[in-house]
Amino acid sequence: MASLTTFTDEARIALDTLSGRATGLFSPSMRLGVTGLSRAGKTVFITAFVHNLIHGGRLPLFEAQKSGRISRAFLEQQPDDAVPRFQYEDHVAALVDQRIWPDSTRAISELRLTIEFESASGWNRMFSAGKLSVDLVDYPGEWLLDLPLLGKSYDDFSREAFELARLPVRADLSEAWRALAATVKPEADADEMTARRLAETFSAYLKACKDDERALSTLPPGRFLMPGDLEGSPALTFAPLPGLGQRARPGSLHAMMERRYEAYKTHVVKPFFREHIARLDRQIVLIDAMQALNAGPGAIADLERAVTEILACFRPGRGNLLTDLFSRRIDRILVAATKADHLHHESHDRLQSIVRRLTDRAVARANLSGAEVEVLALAAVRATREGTVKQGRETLPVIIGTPIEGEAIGKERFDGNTETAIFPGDLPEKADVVFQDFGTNHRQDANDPTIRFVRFRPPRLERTAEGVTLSLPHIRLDRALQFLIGDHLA
Ligand SMILES: Nc1nc2c(ncn2[C@@H]2O[C@H](COP(=O)(O)OP(=O)(O)OP(=O)(O)O)[C@@H](O)[C@H]2O)c(=O)[nH]1
Ligand SMILES: [Mg+2]
Repeated sequence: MASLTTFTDEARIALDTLSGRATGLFSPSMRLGVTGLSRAGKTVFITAFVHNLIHGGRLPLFEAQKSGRISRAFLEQQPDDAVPRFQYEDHVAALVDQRIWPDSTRAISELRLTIEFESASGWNRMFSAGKLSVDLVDYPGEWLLDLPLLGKSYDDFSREAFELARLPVRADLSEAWRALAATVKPEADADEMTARRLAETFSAYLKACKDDERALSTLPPGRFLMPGDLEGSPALTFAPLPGLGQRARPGSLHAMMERRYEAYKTHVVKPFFREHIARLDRQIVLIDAMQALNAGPGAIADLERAVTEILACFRPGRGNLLTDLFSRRIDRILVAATKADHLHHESHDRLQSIVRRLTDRAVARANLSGAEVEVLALAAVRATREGTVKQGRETLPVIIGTPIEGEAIGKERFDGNTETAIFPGDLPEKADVVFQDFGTNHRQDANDPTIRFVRFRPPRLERTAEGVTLSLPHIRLDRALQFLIGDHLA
């Protein structure tokens, strides 16, 4: 009898599902996490992702689109009313009409894209047209830096902060903060002014690390860089203290800092990850290796550290302090090296290897078992074309684009309007080379950069003879789409 009950239950569920499909009520949704440190390209990626689907962009490797099975892609109301909507139209207008990149994201936002398609399988086609809703979440990349803090005590956080601050690539920037911290006694009575001065100098140091020239990545706590609605809040008035080891005496500065750090985790960090990141089904991790390569081995090592710590937090299973936060299991992760349009295509595979090497250990350590991981070099929006330039007898592969006003190579400064051909240089054939620190603390010799990195304006969009604007150009965005949502459109 028992087996009969099971059978009828299963049959009922199956029937419910089928009738749901038939009446069109069955509309599966997928929550796609677009993860990445600040300036990695999340906002641009989401905009290009949606734009290419809505406008039927050129996506030869995205099977559903190529075979003409997508009948419609459109924006729908998002599921969470309490979260602001991702300002898709504004971002498109900026990219396409003004040819400027979006500003740094200051708060969380969300967007739902629904795709109507014809299933490739005859069986599914019998019941209804297919429909998939993809929920995309955008947030300031700095906040991601807080995820690893959830597993760290205040004393761990303090110790690591001082260790990092003493590294050659950071020592000069952290000097003022370390000097101030050296004058403070953690066991002394708590004092608000001392806490404030420490928090201010500590966050000034973190901000300096983020500047282009250093391009460092491991800079928690994230809200010190991008406070969002916590600007000026006491929740951010804490900083690491030196020489800890003993339990904090009640009433001491140590105890006060520790309490605030724990409050930051409980009231700021946890809710953000629980509500937005823990419910992901799939994830794309965007990594801007170009900026770090440009800044030197110190920046690369720092990027690797940040990515490893963050990916480790997504590790499933016991022993992971964060597991209780995650309600779903992520089954696919795409690690994408962004801004590949800064390089000639001959170097794309090399960029991919560098990012693979950078995440290898992270992925192995994170033991993301069950999740399929792929690595790809892409450009969500391709700002350059390729060409060749003759120099003497040599023919050099170049990229052609409009550098942003104020960008410079050597003595040459760009005006933001002139198209320029740039020889971007080659990435080393062996990925290992960029991970070797030869003792230089930061930037390589400015006269001898491995790659020449300038920011380009978004591309001028081509129009057809009828005046129709074509979709945003990209590099390998179609492969990313195929990996991330292709199987759901099968
Ligand atoms: N050439 C090129 N530049 C890109 C691309 N994607 C991003 N960028 C550049 O990278 C910058 C940052 O991109 P965003 O999408 O704003 O980065 P983000 O991850 O949203 O950054 P936060 O909001 O600060 O966390 C842009 O202003 C562009 O200069 C791309 O596909 N090609
Ligand atoms: Mg953004």
